[in-house]
Amino acid sequence: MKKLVTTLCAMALFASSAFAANPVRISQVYGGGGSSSATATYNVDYVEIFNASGTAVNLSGWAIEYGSNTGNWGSSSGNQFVFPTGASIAPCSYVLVSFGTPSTGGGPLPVPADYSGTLTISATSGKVALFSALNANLACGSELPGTLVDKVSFGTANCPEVTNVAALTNDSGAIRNSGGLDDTDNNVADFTVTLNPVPRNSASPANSGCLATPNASRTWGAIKTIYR
Ligand SMILES: [Ca+2]
Ligand SMILES: [Ca+2]
Repeated sequence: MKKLVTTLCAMALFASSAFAANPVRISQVYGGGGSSSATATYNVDYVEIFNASGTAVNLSGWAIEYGSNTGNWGSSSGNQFVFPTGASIAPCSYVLVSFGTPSTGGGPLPVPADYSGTLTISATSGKVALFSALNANLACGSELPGTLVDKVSFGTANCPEVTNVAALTNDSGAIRNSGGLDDTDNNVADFTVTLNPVPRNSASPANSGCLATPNASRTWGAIKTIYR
């Protein structure tokens, strides 16, 4: 038994020291909320995140931030969302954060959001980042060291992971492929612009492909967040 435990510890250490895409990542972005247009799918904006690892991750103090085409991350408090103390994301599962008050265009989200905030995400062109700590009004490239977990730029926004996702519309969102599993750190390769996207929340079924082969790799930023 002792040998087995030692082996498992060694395996976990090896897996966690590999430098690769963070297992927690943005899995959907929808910005068509906040509109009076009848073509909007939903009446609020949302960001869905996914945990591709086999262990729960503590999200306390993590942040989702919006930036306009050439704007800073979280240029105002309204474009910063910080997860409350105790927030977490289950293995191979999702968390849904909605933004804004329901507008006249579009319908309600099909599942309740786990959290709500005030980001105002453009329906067509902008960028969203997930940080392990608040980056208040910082330019792309000037993020606090080790805090950038994932980011996606769509339309003509600057600062993508390699290449932007195409422009979105009132009735489409940027959806990470394979239910959130694909993360090569190239936005255009990892996301598909999808009509009438369907968000998932913490109560949605876990990703079956992830349950079969969870991604155990973590960046040092994530390790520090987990053990601090
Ligand atoms: Ca919007
Ligand atoms: Ca990424």
